[in-house]
Amino acid sequence: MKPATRVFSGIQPTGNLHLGNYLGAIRNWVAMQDAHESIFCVVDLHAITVAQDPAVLRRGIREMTAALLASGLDPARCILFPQSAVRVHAELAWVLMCTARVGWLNRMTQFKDKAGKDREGASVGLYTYPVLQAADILAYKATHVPVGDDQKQHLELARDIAAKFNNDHGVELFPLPEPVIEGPATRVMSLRDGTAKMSKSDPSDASRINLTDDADSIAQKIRRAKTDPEPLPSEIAGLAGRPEAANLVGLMAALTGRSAAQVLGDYGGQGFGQFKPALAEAMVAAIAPITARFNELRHDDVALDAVLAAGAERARAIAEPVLAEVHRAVGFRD
Ligand code: AQP
Repeated sequence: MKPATRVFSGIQPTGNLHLGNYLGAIRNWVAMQDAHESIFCVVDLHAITVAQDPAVLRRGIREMTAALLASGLDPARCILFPQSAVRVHAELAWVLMCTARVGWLNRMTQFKDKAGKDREGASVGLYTYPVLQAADILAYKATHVPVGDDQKQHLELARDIAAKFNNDHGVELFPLPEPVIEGPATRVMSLRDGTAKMSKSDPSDASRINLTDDADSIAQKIRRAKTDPEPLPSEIAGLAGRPEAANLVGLMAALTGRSAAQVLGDYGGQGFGQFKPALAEAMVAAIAPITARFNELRHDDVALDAVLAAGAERARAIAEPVLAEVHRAVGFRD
């Protein structure tokens, strides 16, 4: 029987998949693909909201596809495709831009963070990024969207857009998508700064663990990860005001399937000199099989392109009738 829920989520093909993407989102995608009809998208339209080298982007789309397959997405159990191959995303985004309000977009913190001081020089696409994200989700009438904590505000906007569209046009066309922000690592922080999120675009490679990093570089990055001089506390309350320590404990918990309290039960009172090698070992154990599969898949362009083309065809079959409904609702056709 077809499940009544439909999952949609996406990831930009810009740079390597990192531990934040994996623990915050991708691991949940893999877990959801059996219980739900699942649609996952390599969001190349979103990638060009900032400057991209075309050859690097082309490679990035294939490499991200390989990384997702290596992480456990299975094209027999989910739909995996590149956003630009399904024109509905861009077309629906236009309609939804006429639904979304300027005031709503002005409140989006990711735009403020990414545009930085040069807001006037940012692309219009970077500003309207969350509307395209809403179109991605609503084109499939997705009910659940598994994402990291940083996407919470964009998901609320997608719900507001869906509700206003339905209300403006007197239809029940779009379900209100539920964010699924779950697990012990919904916000993985930089290894260099416990107050900034781990990110592909951080210029310092030492700030993140890439899923392509080998055991030596993982051990080195963890050894050099910023910490404080105190030993680990025995209770969660002792992590207050210690963002780097809290991040490393959270990573250990997520990687070993324990709670942070259990991790502190095991390591409380120990210094980072003892904790860090154990953390690096847990990281290598989780990442090494993914890296090995990724290295097998990454150069087989023919196979990767075939997965994406087949996924795009299945995605179009769902999204095109939804766009037709939207066209009827706004009055483009009978
Ligand atoms: N640090 C993180 N902790 C938990 N989840 C995270 N995600 C990203 N960073 C973390 C989640 O990964 C999914 C895909 O991310 P994306 O590439 O579409 O979005 P992003 O926020 O642009 O990712 P990055 O790494 O931060 O890239 P840049 O640096 O280019 O902005 C999303 O579900 C996201 O929540």
